[in-house]
Amino acid sequence: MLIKTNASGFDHPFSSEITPQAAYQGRRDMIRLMATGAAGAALAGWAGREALAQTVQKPGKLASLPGGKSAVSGAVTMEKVTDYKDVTSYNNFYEFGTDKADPAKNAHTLVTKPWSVAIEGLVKQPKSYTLEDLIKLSPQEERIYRLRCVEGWSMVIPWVGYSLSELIKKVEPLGSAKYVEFVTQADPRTMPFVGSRVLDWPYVEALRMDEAMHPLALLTFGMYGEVLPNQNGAPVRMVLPWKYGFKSGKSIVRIRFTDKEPRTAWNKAAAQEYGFYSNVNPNVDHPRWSQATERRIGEDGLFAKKRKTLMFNGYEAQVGQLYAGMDLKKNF
Ligand SMILES: Nc1nc2c(c(=O)[nH]1)N[C@H]1C(S)=C(S)[C@@H](COP(=O)(O)O)O[C@H]1N2
Ligand SMILES: [Mo]
Repeated sequence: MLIKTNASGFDHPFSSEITPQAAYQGRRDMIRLMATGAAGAALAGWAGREALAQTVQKPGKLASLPGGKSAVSGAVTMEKVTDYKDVTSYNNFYEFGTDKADPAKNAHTLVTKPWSVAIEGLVKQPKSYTLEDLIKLSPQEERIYRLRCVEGWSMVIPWVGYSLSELIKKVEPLGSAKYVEFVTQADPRTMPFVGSRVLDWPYVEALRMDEAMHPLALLTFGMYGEVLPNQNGAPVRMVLPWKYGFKSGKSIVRIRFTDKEPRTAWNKAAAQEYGFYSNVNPNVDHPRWSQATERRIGEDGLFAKKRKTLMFNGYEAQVGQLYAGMDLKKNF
């Protein structure tokens, strides 16, 4: 199935072979494996299936375009998808201003065509991919993931992309590669706040290699069945549903493999507040506020109750293993 993208002139290949039944079967297999003690070996596969449990089965045509509501249905997640209007008008994208309304107002100046992403550093196959080649590298899926900002709000979004691990496997990291760094474009001509002193540009984020290889780490080209709007990080961004929103770098132009833990933009700006891991954790407060609850965007009526923030944003079953034995208060 293809997602038509009128604005940018290319098609997203889209696959949705995974049925909720398959995910259900996977869960049953896991229970059986646990009983026989073979669970460890199956864990990687299990994580993949769990990720896909949140894959949406598309009944027919995809959403029609800008501002329109998504035609997404049959989602496995029980949560209501946040309205497109909210997801595209309440953003953090400091290259376009620090107010939540700024990116929607200012990001029209971002030039997303042509676009390429350079794969660099400790890999056997360094290469600059055009956006079109990057999109074709692996079939895309639509996955509904929560995104929770460190500031205490969250959204539920149907993202379109594929696991970053597909790209990583293609470029063959060397044994010495321990981290992956994501670098955002920093063009002061098209990004009006690049050059301001809020952050040290370019915006940089990074993951440990095993985090980057986790099937939940999504390289994302679209949402709601459309190409990403500029304010949401067009034309390619990361989505890391178990980490605070700022780990999901937008408008990526470089992916670099390194042997040392990279300094990230927010860690450089305030190391006591933003650690390298930045996993969503209701038990470890930000130094200036609690992380125990969150406000779902679109639910801010008079009687809207705050939601309890979940460990790893609700993805503990899938990613908890990555942090076994680590002190999450120290490694925040
Ligand atoms: N390049 C870049 N990426 C970024 C940011 C940014 O300012 N610049 N903000 C981050 C933060 S703090 C959050 S919460 C998410 C917001 O994504 P959204 O606007 O699509 O909801 O993007 C992240 N990625
Ligand atoms: Mo954020």
